[in-house]
Amino acid sequence: LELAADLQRALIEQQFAIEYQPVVDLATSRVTAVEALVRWWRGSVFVPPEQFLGPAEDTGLIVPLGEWILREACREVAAWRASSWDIGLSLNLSARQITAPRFVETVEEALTESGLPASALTLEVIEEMLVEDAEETIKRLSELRALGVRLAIDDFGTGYASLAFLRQLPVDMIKIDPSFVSGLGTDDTLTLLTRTIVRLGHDLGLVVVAEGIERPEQLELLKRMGCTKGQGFLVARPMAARGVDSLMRTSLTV
Ligand code: G
Ligand code: G
Ligand code: MN
Ligand code: NA
Repeated sequence: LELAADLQRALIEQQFAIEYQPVVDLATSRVTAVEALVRWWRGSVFVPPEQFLGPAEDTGLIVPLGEWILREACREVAAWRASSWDIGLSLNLSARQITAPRFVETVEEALTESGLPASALTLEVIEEMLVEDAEETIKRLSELRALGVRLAIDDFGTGYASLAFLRQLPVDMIKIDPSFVSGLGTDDTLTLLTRTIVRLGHDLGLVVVAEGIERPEQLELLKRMGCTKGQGFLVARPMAARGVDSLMRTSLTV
């Protein structure tokens, strides 16, 4: 596989970068966290994550890549916290990473090295991860949660077992998939489903984050539904570390 060889080289030559998308309190636009999103610049060509994450997973390269993202993002977020206010960090995980040897220890090391408190780190997983090696995955995520790390279900509502997932794994947060948010105000069913997910999440004592907010109307409806947190191009796009640097220097809000 040509891409696999390129990925290996990209890791050695440090062609990967991390962008951060602010997560905000919807009522105030105050930034409460950032979600780390991996980027690959292959020379001057941008390769979308959708194109390389699958191959990285298949070849196992996601393990060293994910570890680099984990350590780098913990370090950067700890520095932002030290110079301004206490934001959290959200990280996307792939199944292969979680079941890799020493995953729990690696997360603990990244926290210790960076000084980031466990409670400031949220690990995002998707429902599909409970299909293969589910027992080991649940065991490890539960160990991390016992250390104080938070867990989130990403793309909530799109899997085939959203509610079963909530029973199998103690989570702290659900992130409503953009496919629901996209229909807010224009599609009655999607609007109703979004309201139902917000209520369900809050009734279960979970933090609910709406993703993919692109239009002011969506933002207004989410606020009226009592959804407290959000993410999306309307609020803030993913940005390079220096963008977060200046954001953290100048204001609490986006
Ligand atoms: O940022 P963007 O929309 O391009 O991300 C596309 C997909 O890649 C999303 O599903 C996101 O969760 C995933 N992704 C982004 N960064 C990471 C990462 O660091 N690790 C893993 N496993 N997935 C990521
Ligand atoms: O699957 P996950 O939720 O991790 O995917 C995050 C991806 O969603 C990132 O690649 C990010 O660039 C993208 N994203 C964030 N906000 C928006 C938005 O408002 N609209 C669209 N289309 N994509 C978004
Ligand atoms: Mn995510
Ligand atoms: Na999502």
